[in-house]
Amino acid sequence: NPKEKLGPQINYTITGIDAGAGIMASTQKALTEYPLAKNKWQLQTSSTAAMTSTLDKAIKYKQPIVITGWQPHWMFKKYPIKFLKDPKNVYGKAEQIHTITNKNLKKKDPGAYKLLSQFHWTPSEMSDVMLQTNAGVDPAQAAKNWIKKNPKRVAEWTKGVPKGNGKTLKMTYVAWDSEIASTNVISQVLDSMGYKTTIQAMEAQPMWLSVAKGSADATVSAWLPTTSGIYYKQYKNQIDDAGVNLNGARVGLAVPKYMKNINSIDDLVN
Ligand code: PBE
Repeated sequence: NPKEKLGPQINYTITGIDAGAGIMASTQKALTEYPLAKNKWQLQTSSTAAMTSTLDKAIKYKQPIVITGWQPHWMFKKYPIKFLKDPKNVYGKAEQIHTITNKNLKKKDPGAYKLLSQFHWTPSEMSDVMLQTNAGVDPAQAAKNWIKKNPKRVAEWTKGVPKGNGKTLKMTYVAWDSEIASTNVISQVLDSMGYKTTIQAMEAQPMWLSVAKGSADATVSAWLPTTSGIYYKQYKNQIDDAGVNLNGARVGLAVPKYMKNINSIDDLVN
């Protein structure tokens, strides 16, 4: 029975990403709730790059693997993988990615705030940019290419927005592929309107802190309600939620589709 053998085959290890990611906190919770930890399971911290390279090898040799997975991300396009059912709803249902600004931005720079609050696109549009960067295109260039191909979308975001006239705007993000894509795209759209945008990558916690404190003006990297929920709760009085920039994100544990008997997190324990 392949189900019984899974744990020992992969050393009871879930291959994770960077420690600050919300998906890691949710997985720690899953370890307790299912209960995986009691059954020897552990979560390995690494990075997105290390995780996807371990996944790449496992798929190549058709070996079992359990990863922390999320969408939108090119891993779901490149590899035959599936989310595990989450009957205890630890990872939440669909997530949205929100645009979060410092409390003062609305007053300080209503034009930039308006543009940021009008920023909205689809998982498939975001994936267009991610697939380019995954293929080796520089993120700024990938964003440029996408903007050039999607003038109608960009016109929606800039509608009614006054010219920036050189006003500066500091954006911060976490270097996840999805946020590298969105941040490069929106900062270039802002620049095309005459703003001078800087983008700075940080870990999740300092990113939220810098937007709350005002050392950064905005981020488009807030996965809510579950994944970044703890940061949102912590800083909600110092920030504005400028709205959802992407619907239909999802977070959970994932395995290759050839692991036919493993369809739910419960199947890891039974
Ligand atoms: N992620 C991708 C992040 C948000 C974006 C799911 C890896 C996380 O905090 O888990």
